Order: sequence, then C-alpha cells, then structure tokens
Amino acid sequence: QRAATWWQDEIIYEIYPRSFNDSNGDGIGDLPGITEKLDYLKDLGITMVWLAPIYRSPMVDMGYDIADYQAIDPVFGTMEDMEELLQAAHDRGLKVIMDLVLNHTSDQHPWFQEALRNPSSPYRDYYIFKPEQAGQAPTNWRSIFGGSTWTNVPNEPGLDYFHTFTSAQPDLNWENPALRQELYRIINWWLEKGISGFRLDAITHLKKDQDWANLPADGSDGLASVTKKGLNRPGLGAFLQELKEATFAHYDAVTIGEAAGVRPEQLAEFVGPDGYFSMIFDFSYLNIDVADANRWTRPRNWSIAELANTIFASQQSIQAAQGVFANVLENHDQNRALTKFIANPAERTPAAAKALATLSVCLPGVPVLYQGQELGMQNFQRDRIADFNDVSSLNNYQQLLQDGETPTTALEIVNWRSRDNARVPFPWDGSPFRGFSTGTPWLKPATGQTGVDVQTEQVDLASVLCYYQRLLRWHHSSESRAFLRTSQFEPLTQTGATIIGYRRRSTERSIVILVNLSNQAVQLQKAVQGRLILDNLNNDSGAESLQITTLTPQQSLIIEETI
Ligand code: TEU
Ligand code: CA
Repeated sequence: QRAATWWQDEIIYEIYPRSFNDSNGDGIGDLPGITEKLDYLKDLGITMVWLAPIYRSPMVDMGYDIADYQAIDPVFGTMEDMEELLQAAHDRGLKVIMDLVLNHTSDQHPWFQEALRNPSSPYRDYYIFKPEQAGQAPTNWRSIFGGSTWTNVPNEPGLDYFHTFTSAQPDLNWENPALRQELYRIINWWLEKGISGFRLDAITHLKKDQDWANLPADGSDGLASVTKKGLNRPGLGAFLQELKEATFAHYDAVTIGEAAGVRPEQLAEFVGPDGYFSMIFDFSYLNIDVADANRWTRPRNWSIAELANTIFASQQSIQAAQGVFANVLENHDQNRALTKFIANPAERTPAAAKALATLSVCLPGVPVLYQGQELGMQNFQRDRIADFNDVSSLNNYQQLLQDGETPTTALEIVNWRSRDNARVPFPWDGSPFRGFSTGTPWLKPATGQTGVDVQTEQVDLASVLCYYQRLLRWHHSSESRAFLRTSQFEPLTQTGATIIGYRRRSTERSIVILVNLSNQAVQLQKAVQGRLILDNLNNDSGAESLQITTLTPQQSLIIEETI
C-alpha cells in the first residue's frame, strides 16, 4: 500500500476564469469575480481550485499562449487581486493551483520577440528554428489544431519556427539547459507565493524526436500528426525528473500532468509513489465519442459496456502501478459530459447527470470537477460559425469545408466537438447574461437549458447541484475519506449490459457503486445486500438494510455492503 500524501484527499474544481464570474461588467470573468464566489465553492464541497491560465496573454488560445509568466493579464486583474484570492481561499481552507504551460509561449513573449529580432541572441536557442528544404517546411508534421507545425520567420525567407499548437504558440526548446533553468526559477517564484501546485499543460509534448524526419501522410493534407514525433517520446522522462527535482519536490507541491499518450505500462514511472507527478488525468474514456484522432467527425457509436470496460481497464492499470489518477468527466477542452455520455437528447436529464457524478466521484483517485458540471450543463447549439470563438473550432470548421463537407455538416460537427461548449459563461441565474456579468458576456451564454443555474438549483433538493453537494460531503467525510483513498477497486461484471458497477473494498468494508445510464429498468444478475448510502433519485437515504435487485432508469446507488 502506498503512503498517504496530503493531496490524495483533495476534491478539485477547475475554474475557467474568463467564464466564471465578471466583477466589473466588462463581460469577461476575472479574479475578483472568483474571490466573490469562494463561498459557493466551499458549500459545494470542493477543497482545491485549479485556475486555467491567468497570465498575461494575447489570448489567441485563451491564455494557453503566455506572454509573461510572472504577470496577471489585465482582463483578469492584478497581482494584488491574485494575492487577495489566495488569501481569501486559504481563509476558507481552500487551496489554489495554477495552470503551467511549459511546452510553448506566446509569440508575443519577449523571449520570442528577441529571438526574432536578433539571430545571434541567446533566445534563438529557447525556441526551435529550422531551414526549409527546397521551399518545403522542414518536416511534414501537422499541428494539433490543424495546418503545418512550421511557420515562416518574418523577414527571414527560408527559415521556419516550430509549433505543436497554433503559430502564435512557438514551442520552447527543452534541449536547452539555460531555458530549463529559467522555467524552474519562475515555477519556484510562484510556489513561494503560496500556491499549492500546478496542472501541467500538454506536458508529454516537451520532448521532440531530434531527427526531424518526415512521416507517411495520415490525412488529405499530406501531413502527419505531430503526436508521432513529439508526444511521449524517448528522453521525456529525463526532463520530467529534472523538473520535479528542481521545483515541486522542494515544496511538497501537488502536480497533475495533462499527459496524453502515457501507456498503461508507464503509469508507475509517471505517477507511482516516486513518479514524475502526483497524478495524471485519466482521459481514456473522455474520447469514447471520438471516431478519428486526427480530424473532427460526427460522434462514433459506442456502448455502455465499452465505457465500463474502458474505465475498468484504466483503473486496473493504475492500481497495478500504485498510482493515482485525477478523474474527470469534463474540462475546458471537452464537450459536456451529459451530452457526450447520454446519446439520446431526451435522456439528458438531471438524473443522468447525477448518475455520471456517482460513476466518476467514487472511483479511486482524486475527483476533478469542471465548472458547470455540478449543474448538469449540456452542449449548446449555435447556428452560425461566427458564434464560436475557440481557435480549434474555427480551424477545424475550415478543414471540414476543405475536406468537402457541407457547411451544415461542418457546423453540426463543430457544435458537437467545440471547446466552446465548456467555455460559455457560468449560469449563476436564469437572466439573459446569467448573472455572470452586468455587461455583454464575451461569449454567448448557453440557451435552452432552463433551470440549469445556481439560483434555481440551490433551493431544489432534487437538483444536480444539491446531489453533488451530498456526494462530495459524503466523499470527504471522516467516515469515507480514508476508505476511498485506500480501498481496492473491483469491477462488477455480473450486473447487466447497461449497468456500470464496481466495488471498493478493504478488509473491513465493502461499498458497491451501481450506475444505470439507460432509460430502462435493469434487473441485477446478482442481488446486492446492504445499507443505502446515496440514491441519485431519492434525497433521503435510509439506514436500513436493503436487498437491491433492480435499478430503475438512470438510477445510481452507493451501497455499504453487508459483509
Ligand atoms: O491541451 C493539450 C492538448 O490539446 C493535447 O493534450 C492534445 O489533446 C493531445 O496531445 C493530442 O494527442 C492543452 C490545453 O488544455 C488546451 O486548452 C490548450 O489549447 C493546449 O494545451 C495548448 O496549450
Ligand atoms: Ca471583468
């Protein structure tokens, strides 16, 4: 059994600051807006806030393009506002972690600007510059958001710089020790300010294969995904180990790696007791609707059994590695869980949102919620491409048209996948601007989700919000916290095709989680005997012993088994 660490008992909530709460009426959420709402978060039952990037940025990728790692962007406020937020959070017993983008900066960062201005500047070697080959880009790699990974350096014909994401996000050259030391200095500066740790953005992209070799094309654009040469490549571990030793380890900081591409047999190396990070996100089942990793398409068909098996396989590999997962249903890059996991629009009900909550929160690992998930928000349909903001939505729309899709189909696909589904203003109430701002919000609020807002749900015991409160309170209670941290995970296979079930077990206790994601009542193949802890369809959970033989449509149960 691995030793207990403080961060294993946290319940984390991701805030997308731009869309959470606007304190000054400019239509953009900000830090004082977050400070105003800390009591809401405390009441929800979370213990730690993760702030998506708030650094100075031209916002081409909404803050994931950093122009100054040590300054707050003016739209979010000032460094004083940040210090006040930290103080107010700590006063309430809440911790704060920040988002750390180490793979790239903004093209407006002074390092990059200096590298462009002066070819003999040491900052040239902070980034990756390569000559074109007979008018061709140095390699045929496709960036994550579409198009080549190479962009011509202004005023230097024949010379390109490398970017895994948009051309406004030049990649840092991690091969350069001076750059690495500079980043460590910045990280430690933030840790000294009292933040509790970081979520590490795109962290498995740091290492690029140094052969800079072309690949066989994997798309109609003649390019091949950069992930084949720049994701979880040999040599990455040496960077991550050095990073940990130079920074986080000195502060007992919590780290959550956004670590796409980590294979099950690498989990011990990444998140075992001596891993590079405290935990990484388990994204395995968030992409269950994705038909093609290289381009946007309509959702693929999948079954509840497939979802169950994906979750089970993930949990079994993390358990074997003695590692810890950050469990997520949503984040700022994803479509909404209720839309994704419930295929039939008529079944996207509060009950279904609560059943998904049960499924995710009771898994071994640390729950990470995303703003609006606790309200049961859904995707929001837009009928014009102009209503989208996200750079990947706009790029993918153009790519779909180029690939011959009709505008209607392209829009349908973008509506499904768009990251803007998660980025709409947070609904504090049902008014036109959702109580998010007194001014016009930067992004159109979601419509057609009447009653999905804090004001309505706070006073309705049957709401998704009140269920999350009960679930998180139970999770964090002294009765269950240590048990959920230490107990084993066992998939239940004798349930029925549309029930996802698992058991958490120690030598003294056993808790069974049963989740029926379908609209049919389902008979259990084997009855469960025990005390009901939580029923998503019924607010007053009884203490009496029950014999559970059937789950009603969209029901989820947490049962303390009689053993
Ligand atoms: O996303 C990273 C990201 O897009 C990759 O993890 C990608 O999904 C994967 O490597 C493909 O295999 C993060 C942020 O969450 C996102 O908002 C930013 O746009 C992006 O990094 C760039 O900073
Ligand atoms: Ca504002």
